[in-house]
Amino acid sequence: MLPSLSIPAEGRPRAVLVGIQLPEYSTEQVESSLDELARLCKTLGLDPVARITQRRPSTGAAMALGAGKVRELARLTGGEGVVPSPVPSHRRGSSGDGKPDEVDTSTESTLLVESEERKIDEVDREDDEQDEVGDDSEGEKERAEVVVFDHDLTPTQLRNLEGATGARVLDRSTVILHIFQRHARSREARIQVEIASLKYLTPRLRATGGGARDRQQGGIGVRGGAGESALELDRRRVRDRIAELEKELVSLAREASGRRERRGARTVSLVGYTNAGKSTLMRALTGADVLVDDRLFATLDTTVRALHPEPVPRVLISDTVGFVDRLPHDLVASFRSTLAEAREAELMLHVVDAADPLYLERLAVTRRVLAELGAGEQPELLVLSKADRLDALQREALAAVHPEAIVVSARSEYDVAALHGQIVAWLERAMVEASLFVPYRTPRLLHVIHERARVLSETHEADGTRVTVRAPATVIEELQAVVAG
Ligand SMILES: Nc1nc2c(ncn2[C@@H]2O[C@H](COP(=O)(O)OP(=O)(O)OP(=O)(O)O)[C@@H](O)[C@H]2O)c(=O)[nH]1
Ligand SMILES: [Mg+2]
Repeated sequence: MLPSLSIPAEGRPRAVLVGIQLPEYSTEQVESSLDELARLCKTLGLDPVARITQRRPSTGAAMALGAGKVRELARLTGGEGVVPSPVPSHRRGSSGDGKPDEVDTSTESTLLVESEERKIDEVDREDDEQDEVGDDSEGEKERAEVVVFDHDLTPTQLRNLEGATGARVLDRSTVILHIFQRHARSREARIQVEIASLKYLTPRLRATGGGARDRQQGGIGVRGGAGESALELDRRRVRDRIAELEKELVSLAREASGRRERRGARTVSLVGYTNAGKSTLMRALTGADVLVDDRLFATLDTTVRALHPEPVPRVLISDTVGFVDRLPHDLVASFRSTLAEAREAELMLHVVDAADPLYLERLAVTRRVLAELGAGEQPELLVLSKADRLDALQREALAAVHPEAIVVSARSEYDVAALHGQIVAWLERAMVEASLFVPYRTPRLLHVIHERARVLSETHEADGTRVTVRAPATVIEELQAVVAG
C-alpha cells in the first residue's frame, strides 16, 4: 500500500542535483541548500555526482527549468532534452495492464506555463553560460540515472522532466519522505509516514508511472508490490486508506497518553535540527543506548528515558525527530502526535550544532516548525552542541552572542554533568515547598510522596508523620488532595 521508491543499498545510483535560485535567495543559500540535499541523497543511497543551478523568477515552468538548462541536464542523463511528443494516455499508461491512467489534468497547466517559458529564455541563455556543472562532477562519461530537484515539483513537471531526461526524477520532499519510510520503526511512525506518502507521492507516481517502469526494469524503484498496488488504487481508495490510518493513529495516541501518566516525573524534551546531536546528548544524559548516527533523520520515533543520575522527582527526557528546512508539509502535519512529547514537556532543550556555519538558520527552521506544531511558546533552554569542534575563540564568541545558551560537547563528561545540573536547576526553580501531614494509618501515602516529590524532612508526631517536600505546584496540589482525602 505504501507508495515506495526505495533505492537499493548497493549500486549507489548517480544523481544530478538541481537548484533553482529564486530572486529572494542568494547564491550561497542555494549552494548550502544543495549541500544539504546532497547529504539527504547520500542518506538515501544515491551518489550525487553533479550540480546544476539556474536563476529563475519562479519554479512554475513546465519543466521548472528553462529549455536550455533542461538540455544541459539531459546531456548528463542521456535524455532527449525535450518532452516527448504527446502519446495517448493509454500508451503512456504506467500500469501496463492496458487500462488508461488516472485522469490527466496536466494539459492545461502545461500550456499555461509555456508562455512563461519563452519569456524566461533570455535569462536562461545568460545563465547557460554562467552556471557550470558543479565540481563534484566526475565528467560525463557515466550517465546519471537520477535527477534530484531541491524544491518540490508538481506531478506534471515530474512527468515532463522524466520524459526529457530519461532519468528518474525526484524532488526534495520525495527524498525526505523516502528517508522517513526507511527509518520509521514504530507502528506510529510507520503510519505517519504512510499517510504523508499517500498524500504526496501517490499523485506523483501516477503522473510519472514510476512504479510500473521500475517493475519492468527492476532498477531504482518499487520494491515488491507496494508501489504497484498504490498505482492501481483509485483516489477514493487512497482517501479511505488515509482515513483508516488516521483513525489508528488516534487510538495509538490515546494509548500513549495513558502511558504518559508518569507518576509525577518531570518532563524534558530534546528538539532541534536533524543531526544536531540530540540522540548523542540523550545517551550522555541518561546512559541509555539510543541510536546515534551521522545520517539525517536517524531518529524518527520518540524515545523516553530517565535522566541519570536520577534526581528526585525523576526527570524523563524524550528524544524526538529532527527538523529540516522545508520539511514536507504533510509530514509535519502527520508528526504532530510524535511531537506531542515535545509539546507536553515542561522544558525543551533546543539542541543546535554550534559547529554548523548555518546554525542560526537551523535554529530558525526548528523554531518555525515548533510554532506550527503549537510548541512555540514552550520554555526552552538553548543547547549549543558539538563544542569540541570549536576553538576557544569561537566558543567565546558564541557565548557572547547567546549568553543564555549552554555550550556543550557530548564528548565531555564535564559538559554533560554541567548540562545535567542546569536541567535540574531549571526544574528546581519551578518547584515550591510544602508541608504535608500523613497519618500513621495510611503509610502507603508516604511512599507516594517519596515517589513524586523531594522529601526535605520527616518528623514523627503523635498521630502521623509531618513531611516537608519540594515539588512542582501541580504535584503539591495533587498530594494535598490525596492526603486530605
Ligand atoms: N564532535 C562531536 N560530534 C557529535 C557531538 N554530538 C553528536 N555528534 C555527532 O553528530 C552526529 C549526529 O548525532 P545524533 O545524536 O545522531 O544527532 P540527532 O540530532 O539525534 O540527529 P537525528 O536523529 O537525525 O535528528 C553523530 O555522528 C554524532 O556522533 C559532539 O558533541 N561532538
Ligand atoms: Mg537522533
